[in-house]
Amino acid sequence: MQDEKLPPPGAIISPDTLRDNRIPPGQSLTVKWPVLDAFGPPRLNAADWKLVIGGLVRHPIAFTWEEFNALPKVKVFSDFHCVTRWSRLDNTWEGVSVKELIERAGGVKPEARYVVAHGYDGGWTTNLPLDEFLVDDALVATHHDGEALTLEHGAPARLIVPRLYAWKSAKWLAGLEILSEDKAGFWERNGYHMHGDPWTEERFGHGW
Ligand SMILES: Nc1nc2c(c(=O)[nH]1)N[C@H]1C(S)=C(S)[C@@H](COP(=O)(O)O)O[C@H]1N2
Ligand SMILES: [Mo]
Repeated sequence: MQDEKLPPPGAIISPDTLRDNRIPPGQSLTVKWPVLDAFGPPRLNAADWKLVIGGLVRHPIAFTWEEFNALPKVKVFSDFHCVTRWSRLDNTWEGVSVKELIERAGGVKPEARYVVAHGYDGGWTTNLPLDEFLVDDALVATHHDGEALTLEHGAPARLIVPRLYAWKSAKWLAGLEILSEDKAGFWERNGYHMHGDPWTEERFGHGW
């Protein structure tokens, strides 16, 4: 029996945390939080940081660190599944919901279907369907389990999309680009799945 943590009051509950079996096929539980990335952390300073919401939104917008932090915050309680086969349960993330950010950009245009998330680490990218991105439990997080994110885990702000494998949750987030056609990101160009549902083990292959 694992020692389950309870969601904090007021948190948005990720639907997968309500399953009887919370560990997807082929995954094992970890209580530690491993660090995984392709190139390591970028050098960033708060004065240069910005978050761009662009592509197929009505009013493309860029937030400075100060502007981003003035936005309303949410907490999300969710599980985190890495394609290298570890799953970390009961994470509380705090930050700005993706829906809020897209609303500030005037909403998506009718032809919008996909998203590419851009990292500050050398143009690292990942792609995902808009339907799984624009949901209540997806956010741009600055805190994890009550503490500011460390640099290795994506500080100052990272994307968290609980319904897909963790590689879709871009660390050191620089921008969100809304598109009408799917466009493979860094790992996707290297054979990882365009969608990445952990429950059906969409690890590799493009699904087309
Ligand atoms: N910008 C960026 N985001 C990234 C990565 C990366 O290399 N660069 N790696 C991804 C992968 S493969 C995983 S499993 C998770 C790991 O997050 P963690 O290091 O906080 O556990 O971040 C994802 N986000
Ligand atoms: Mo990963």
